[in-house]
Amino acid sequence: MKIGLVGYNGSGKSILFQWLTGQIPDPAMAHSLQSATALIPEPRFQALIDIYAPKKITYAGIEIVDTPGLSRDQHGNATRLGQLREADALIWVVPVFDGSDPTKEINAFNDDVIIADLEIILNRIEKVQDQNKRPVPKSEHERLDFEYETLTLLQEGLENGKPVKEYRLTQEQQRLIRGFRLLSGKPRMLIINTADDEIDLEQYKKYAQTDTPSIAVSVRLELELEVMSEQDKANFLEEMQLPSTDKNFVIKTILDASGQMTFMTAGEKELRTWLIPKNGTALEAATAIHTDMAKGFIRAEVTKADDLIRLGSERAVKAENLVRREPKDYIVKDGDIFLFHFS
Ligand SMILES: Nc1nc2c(ncn2[C@@H]2O[C@H](COP(=O)(O)OP(=O)(O)OP(=O)(O)O)[C@@H](O)[C@H]2O)c(=O)[nH]1
Ligand SMILES: [Mg+2]
Repeated sequence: MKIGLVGYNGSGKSILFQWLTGQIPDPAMAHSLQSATALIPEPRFQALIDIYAPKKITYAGIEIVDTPGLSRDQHGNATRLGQLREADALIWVVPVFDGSDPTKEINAFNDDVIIADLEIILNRIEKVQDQNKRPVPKSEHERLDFEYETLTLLQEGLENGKPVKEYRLTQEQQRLIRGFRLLSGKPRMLIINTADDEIDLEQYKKYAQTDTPSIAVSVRLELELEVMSEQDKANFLEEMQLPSTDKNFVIKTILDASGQMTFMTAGEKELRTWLIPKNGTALEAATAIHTDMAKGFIRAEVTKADDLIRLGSERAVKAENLVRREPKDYIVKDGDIFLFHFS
């Protein structure tokens, strides 16, 4: 799971990268991509540690990728954005600490993304047309016609400012365009980077859209707060009458926006979280751990972390018949602890 940070020069991508991952990006590498992991918080672990006293605790993480800033004159942006084709989701960093107008920033970004995607689509249309002129079998002509139709549909939409993710494409069309890794088809969220002395973060809520969550945060302030003790931090915020944004909430929102979730495994050896796609199945969960577990899947035993925490031990949970046996197609829920039986 790779999440790309994108935005214009100086919007605060690198400082956000540092806040989320704890790694300082290397300034010598500012012209290329740099990645590090943001660990996904699991607040239930605190209570589970008391139950299992595990030797090891492992958190699933998301890979955050810092990227070189885009240019405000759009020059070269398609190429810069092209580096992010492999990303699973994009976080658009919108600066307001420098007085920028968020609406303008968001519109300019949409344009840049659409230009980058159009470039790919137009190149491909040209290739498809060339191939279709050649003497190829009838079935190949039909395939090329279908691709041409799909591509021109997207071209028309993009030229009218419609991102690829707003299309209702058939499965066949989706399969066809998957390989292009179009940027306007990727899940997206906004981080609105406010001034250090911003009192009112609520005013930025209006920039969120149905499928584009948005969080306002002064990233620089949060980084400074991190080195303080909890008490000093509370005193400082109180004195300055400033709001603070919870990093764990930001990471959870990124995870959710990117279409992923976590599940747990628990024992005395290790307490651990794992990543799977949202609404993933027990079989996908088994695959996340080991392909052998998926291949030889017999059944999953699922315990709700909240039941375990409330009752205090595995034995008590079993005595109440709260450990359920689930088949391959069981849909994983938040807070599930899995134990797999496999041959
Ligand atoms: N006031 C204020 N300044 C910030 C904030 N975030 C970043 N800055 C400043 O903006 C400048 C750029 O921040 P970076 O994180 O390097 O921005 P970037 O998006 O990585 O920049 P490029 O990599 O050059 O595109 C730095 O001088 C930061 O101190 C913020 O929340 N508030
Ligand atoms: Mg940077």
